[in-house]
Amino acid sequence: MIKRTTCNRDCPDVCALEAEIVEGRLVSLKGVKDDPVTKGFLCPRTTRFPHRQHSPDRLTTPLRRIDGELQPISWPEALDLCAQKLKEARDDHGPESIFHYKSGGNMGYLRALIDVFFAQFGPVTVKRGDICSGAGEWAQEQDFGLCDSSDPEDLLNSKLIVVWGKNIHTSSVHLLPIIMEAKKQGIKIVGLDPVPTRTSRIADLFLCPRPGTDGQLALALVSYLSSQPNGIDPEAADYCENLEEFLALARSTPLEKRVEACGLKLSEALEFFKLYHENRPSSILVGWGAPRRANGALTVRVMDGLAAVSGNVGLPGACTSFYFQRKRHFSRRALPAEVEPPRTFSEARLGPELQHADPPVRLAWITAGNPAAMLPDSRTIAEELKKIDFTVVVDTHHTDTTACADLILPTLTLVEDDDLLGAYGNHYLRVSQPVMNPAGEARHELWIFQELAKRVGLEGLLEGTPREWKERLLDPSVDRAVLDGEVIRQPGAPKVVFQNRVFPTPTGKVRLTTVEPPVPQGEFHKFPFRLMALSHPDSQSSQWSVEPPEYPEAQISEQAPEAWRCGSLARLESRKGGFSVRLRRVANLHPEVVLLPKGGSGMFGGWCPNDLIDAQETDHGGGACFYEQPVRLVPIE
Ligand SMILES: Nc1nc2c(c(=O)[nH]1)N[C@H]1C(S)=C(S)[C@@H](COP(=O)(O)OP(=O)(O)OC[C@H]3O[C@@H](n4cnc5c(=O)[nH]c(N)nc54)[C@H](O)[C@@H]3O)O[C@H]1N2
Ligand SMILES: Nc1nc2c(c(=O)[nH]1)N[C@H]1C(S)=C(S)[C@@H](COP(=O)(O)OP(=O)(O)OC[C@H]3O[C@@H](n4cnc5c(=O)[nH]c(N)nc54)[C@H](O)[C@@H]3O)O[C@H]1N2
Ligand code: SF4
Ligand SMILES: [Mo]
Repeated sequence: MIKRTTCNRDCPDVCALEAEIVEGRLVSLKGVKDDPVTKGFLCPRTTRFPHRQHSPDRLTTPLRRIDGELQPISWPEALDLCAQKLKEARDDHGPESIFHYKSGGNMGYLRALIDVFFAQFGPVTVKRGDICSGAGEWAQEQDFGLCDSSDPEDLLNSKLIVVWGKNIHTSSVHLLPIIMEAKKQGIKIVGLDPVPTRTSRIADLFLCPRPGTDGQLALALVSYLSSQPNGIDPEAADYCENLEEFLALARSTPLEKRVEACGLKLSEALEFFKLYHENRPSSILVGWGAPRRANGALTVRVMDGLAAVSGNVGLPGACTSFYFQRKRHFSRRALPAEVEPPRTFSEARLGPELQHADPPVRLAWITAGNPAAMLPDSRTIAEELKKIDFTVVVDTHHTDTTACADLILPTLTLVEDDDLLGAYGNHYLRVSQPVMNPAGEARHELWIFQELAKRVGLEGLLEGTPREWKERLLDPSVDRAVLDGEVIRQPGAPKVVFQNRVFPTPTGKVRLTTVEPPVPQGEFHKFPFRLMALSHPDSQSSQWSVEPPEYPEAQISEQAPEAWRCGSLARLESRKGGFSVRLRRVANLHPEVVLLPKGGSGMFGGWCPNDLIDAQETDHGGGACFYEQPVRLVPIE
């Protein structure tokens, strides 16, 4: 039997899925052919999802840890226990002693109802910032007043597309058909990445700047443009604040010195600058790499500034795209008013925040995330979660975080789920609907919180079926056909963002920055490399669709010592610890970088990049500095 639903994973695309079910088993997942985004193909990680759906790690019943051992318990027992522990923590220690952490394991809007529960029950402690997109979103909100994009198809109106630290082939695969069409039409593609991603093979020009120096490159380009006829848009002053200050900032350091800081040859940088100058309109695809750094938000601000002063904003084919407003049509009209939490913990610094929490956390509730593997300083988080009186984790599978739980509650996978979804890589809205029965006793989280609400004196708070909640949470302006499975473009979403150069800032103009992103300094003495653990085609963060490798592949530059041969083992170490990796030498990788897959498991697999990474926030926006941990490699004979 073939049934359709929508992928709810943390991914820009939000694909339309065709699931083949045979005798109650998921046999295959394919992309719907006649879908405007999916176009008949899926990424490898979801194509291989049937393996994960039926894996032995699947959670099928509530599990309670008693004397260190997990034991199945019934739902009524589990829910009674949760209700009792929640009330005890709140009444004896105050609502701030409860911490609810939610990540993006399921991107459905109905997950907002879990926040509503905790806000009404407490309000309780929640996270602040966003380790994923926080820095980039903050930057674009400062510059443009809103972080949003033109339709991806508008890239075909560009003459040049700059893929600035974005791994399209791995992380945003449904942008590829558009990029390939652009190439066919003769639109120039420039890639800028310290890692030779597959984009390097399709780019007309691919440069490998030193990690974290993109701000220097952008400012050097502004400085170059300011010396060229019409390099700076003659009307820029009409739609930009701080134009002169921004241009002065760009010129405050000689262009050659900036290019040198990027580790690039002047000739190659000038080739890029010339292409950028001569091909307008142009778009920049701002990836997630450059912003996840100590200078990340300021770096995105100068990229935005570059686009603005050169006239590449607010026109067809001229977009600086980082993110899409996926929640534009999410309505709070059926929800109680939002309440301020009594306390917040920085997501990027969750480990130290838990360690030093005053008052301490008595009960932690983890929704759709694996912080004991995916947040920086993950080992500290795991240790702290284990110390907390009562930790509840709701997930579909065993993870490093469920390994820290006192109680594990099983919930639905993407083929069992029922929700409403918006995308952060396009402007479409969709629903997911179950194509299979839940495995074992796995339950929708709406049901879990409805049952809890009854037990803690919040009867009626979340009453309604998933379908009713989808209807309530969807803005009235949206065609209701979406609820029956049609893909609907968000009404009013911009085909061309900030068209006519009107920006939702206080003055209506782009707010150019006047602050220079610092050049990253190195602790090169003992730890000569920077660890970059990036998205891998076969995994969604820590969720692998194939068995993860025993030893992760650590890619190093061909300039590394010759004795470090391909296939040999080495120990990868930061000042926090280390694990074994298998080396692979790669051409054109920046010599400062050790490249690993993100994900991994410190507890089950023996390797987890975040065990080596310090908890550090980006300059603004509460992002995490994932990609600049100093590390070294010690070959194992
Ligand atoms: N297969 C797969 N796809 C995924 C995910 C996954 O886990 N697996 N994760 C999803 C998630 S959570 C997200 S947020 C999105 C985003 O996905 P991510 O994979 O997080 O981000 P990308 O922008 O695609 O990739 C980051 C790129 O930035 C580059 N980079 C790093 N530092 C720098 C720098 O200083 N300068 C420059 N110029 N480049 C740099 C990296 O080499 C890499 O090519 O994709 C999603 N897609
Ligand atoms: N070193 C390094 N670390 C990184 C990154 C990096 O590039 N490098 N990327 C960062 C980024 S961009 C992100 S977004 C984070 C991702 O971090 P997480 O969101 O913690 O990533 P996942 O490992 O995908 O964990 C999601 C969990 O949700 C579960 N899940 C799936 N569906 C549901 C559901 O409906 N309900 C519930 N309760 N659970 C569900 C999944 O089984 C999985 O265990 O990782 C960050 N960590
Ligand atoms: S993870 Fe992304 S690309 Fe893969 S099927 Fe889901 S939405 Fe599509
Ligand atoms: Mo992310």
